[in-house]
Amino acid sequence: MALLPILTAPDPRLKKKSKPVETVDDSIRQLMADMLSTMYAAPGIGLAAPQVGVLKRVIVIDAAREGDPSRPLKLANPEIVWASDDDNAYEEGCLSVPEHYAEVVRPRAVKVRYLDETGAERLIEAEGLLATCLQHEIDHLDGILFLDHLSALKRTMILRKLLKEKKAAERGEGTDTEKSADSTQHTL
Ligand code: K1U
Ligand code: ZN
Repeated sequence: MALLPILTAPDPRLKKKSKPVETVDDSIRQLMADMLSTMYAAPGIGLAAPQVGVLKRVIVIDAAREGDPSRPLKLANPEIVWASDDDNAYEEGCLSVPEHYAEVVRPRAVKVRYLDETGAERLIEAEGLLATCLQHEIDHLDGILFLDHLSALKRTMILRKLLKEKKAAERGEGTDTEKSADSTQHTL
């Protein structure tokens, strides 16, 4: 089990389109296992391969409610084959956009076709948080961040802040955000 470093925005690799998995082999199974460990350690409820610098169409998710048994999902080449007409708004976060949260509107329910870790084709029907998470992670495979669903103004504000924090970290400095005790979580 390896914990993989998670890329943060703005990083050009997060804006690239990932390539389909040709065969679900041991290297893909190892990637899925390492991504799950990384996701649980973060902690998060989903993770897409480009977030760990691997431009392959692989995602992992565990959107089980607190107190329920864990339900790890490992998906290669996930594809939305149906989406509901009605929408759901959810306050989303992203491990690649740390400490920023914003409401995103997406279809309430989806059906997703994918290959499981044995390479078998499967279909998952999801609604609520799992549907939101599937759509968020599949967006990552197409170089789309939840920020891209927000207004240009909100997106620019968050990206500027992240860039400022990155540059300060590179210089070994703290940022205004780190120095302020009450501003570790930003909701737009
Ligand atoms: O893709 C990612 O960066 C992971 C992201 C998934 C996600 C969250 C919310 C809505 C849609 C997709 C996260 O896991 S952010 C962290 C998070 O939501 C969380 C962390 C700890 C406990 C519960 C949730
Ligand atoms: Zn994300």
